[in-house]
Amino acid sequence: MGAQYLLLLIVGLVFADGASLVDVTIDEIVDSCGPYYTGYGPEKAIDGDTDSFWDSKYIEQYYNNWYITFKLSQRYTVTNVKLLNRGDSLHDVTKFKLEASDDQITWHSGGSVNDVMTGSHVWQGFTGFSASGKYLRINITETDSGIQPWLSELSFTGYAESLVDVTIAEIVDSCGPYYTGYGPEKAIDGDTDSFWYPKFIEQYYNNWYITFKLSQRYTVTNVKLLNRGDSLHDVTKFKLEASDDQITWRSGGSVNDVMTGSHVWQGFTGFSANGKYLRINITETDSGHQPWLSELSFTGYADLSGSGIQHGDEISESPMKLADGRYLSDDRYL
Ligand SMILES: [Ca+2]
Ligand SMILES: [Ca+2]
Repeated sequence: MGAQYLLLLIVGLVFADGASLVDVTIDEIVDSCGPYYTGYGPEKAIDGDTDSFWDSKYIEQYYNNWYITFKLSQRYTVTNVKLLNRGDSLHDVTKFKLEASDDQITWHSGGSVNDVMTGSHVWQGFTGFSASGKYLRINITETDSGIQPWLSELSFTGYAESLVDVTIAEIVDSCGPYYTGYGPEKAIDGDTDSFWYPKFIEQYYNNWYITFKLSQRYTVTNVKLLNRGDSLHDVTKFKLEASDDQITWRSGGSVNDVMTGSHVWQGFTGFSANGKYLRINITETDSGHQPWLSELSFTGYADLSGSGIQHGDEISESPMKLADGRYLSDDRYL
């Protein structure tokens, strides 16, 4: 075992610290790629019966996009997959990928496998995935003959995720100058009397933003916002965007009905803004003048999926297999 291998294992352990692998509980199947033969629905892939299997129909050979979407009992980061092929050497899965989402609109890649064994009705385990979300999709991207899969069983393990306060490392940008003593930091200083007051921007600019660097990657799901409440400079609409490089920005949701004329906290849920950088963009105020934004705070889920380091599996002397089929102990890849 090389030093680099040890280091990776240690890093994996550190990231997994405080959390332990658990069985992922599925609430329900919310979608699959199409119709199926009677008695062979997608639920047969998770019924615990190794004889029953999913058999979709009316899909052409080499479709390579046979999927099942699961709603999980809560948010997880799924790291491990167990899969049981039927083993007939015709309908056996050879390749699949995992994707995860918090809203079933934006899907994040969670890893893939290209070397599932065929012709065998034995459980196969795959590790090294990082699929974080409330929804999980397995997409079978190849079978041995190109015809639809007969999938006997599937199960997932991973880490249960819980909502945490999002920690902001620093403000890296905002839409322009501001009045002295009214910088964008006033929107996150914990003081409900201080506020952000940008200046020199025309009425109806509707693009007043602050960009935050977060302490780590998060999926931000909830926003709390405190308007000044003067009925002139109050936020009425805003959107969230997230990025990992401040170049490519992804939509994270928007709100069009912020209450005005009131200096009380308002909470908004249902966002899915995933990244290391977070931007709030105020797209409307009640008078069209620049916002006076008293306070902001965010909650969400800590996310390691873009860190370049996968969740660690349990320490083992045997090679750790990554989602792309590589082994951590293979020096060619270190
Ligand atoms: Ca089954
Ligand atoms: Ca403040």
